[in-house]
Amino acid sequence: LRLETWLRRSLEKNEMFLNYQPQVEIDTGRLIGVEALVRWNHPELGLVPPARFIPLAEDSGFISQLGEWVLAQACRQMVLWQEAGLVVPKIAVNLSVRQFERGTIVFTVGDILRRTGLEPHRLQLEVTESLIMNTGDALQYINGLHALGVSLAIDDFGTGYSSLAYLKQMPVQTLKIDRSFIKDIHADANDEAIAIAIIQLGKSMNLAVIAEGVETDEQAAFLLRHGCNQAQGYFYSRPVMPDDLLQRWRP
Ligand code: G
Ligand code: G
Ligand code: MN
Ligand code: NA
Repeated sequence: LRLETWLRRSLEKNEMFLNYQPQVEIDTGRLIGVEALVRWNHPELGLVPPARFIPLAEDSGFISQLGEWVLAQACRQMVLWQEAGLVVPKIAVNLSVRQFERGTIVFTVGDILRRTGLEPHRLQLEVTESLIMNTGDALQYINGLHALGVSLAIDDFGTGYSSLAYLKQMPVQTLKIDRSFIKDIHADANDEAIAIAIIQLGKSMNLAVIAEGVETDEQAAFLLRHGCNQAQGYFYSRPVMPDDLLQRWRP
């Protein structure tokens, strides 16, 4: 069978699951949120990386269904953690550009929030610069999502191209510095300059800035020194199963 055929059946066969990567306040080590990351456990191929199946899901249109499942599962998990004694302040969920194309994204997100009972302000949606720039009605949808009370983050910030004038109009709360800029932050003067510029941009536009792909103590210290107090990356934790998160962070 073709991978795409398998993919279409993955949800009914319960092969999809979510991992959650902690987002941490650097100076206190406090848990400030998690990012939900989808995983596909294929019966024959084993774990298929999202880099392989997300593009396929996007091309085949399956991403709408998958994206809805991810959103609902992520919101349900927040309620489950809370019932188990861990209040995770917020959950970030990745949205693909294709999920905006049917024009129903605002309704879908609102419906999932109602069904799961998660407070809207605890859901953050991650969009990319290209989604914002290439979707005709992006501003309308983003305003609609904002009106629901969810927050928005720009993922992989700095790798796409976004007009800063456009950014100014968007009700966005968070910039995520792409991990490619963090990787060699000590060795590469350009990466260092870019990271500092994004932190400054965030400050002057009153946006939160979180660094992705933080793998070392030195990277975290650098960020803190330059005014970025939020990070996500292997230095803190890999993406983990819900129970692992509970074990580590429940008070
Ligand atoms: O762990 P990592 O390999 O999870 O993720 C690789 C890529 O897959 C990242 O760019 C991430 O944004 C994307 N991704 C992970 N989960 C989802 C999801 O639920 N929806 C979408 N659209 N992309 C996702
Ligand atoms: O594009 P997005 O930011 O959504 O993708 C998140 C991806 O980054 C996931 O594949 C996740 O597993 C990966 N990731 C998270 N933390 C680290 C890290 O510290 N180092 C590296 N190399 N990858 C990371
Ligand atoms: Mn992301
Ligand atoms: Na990213």
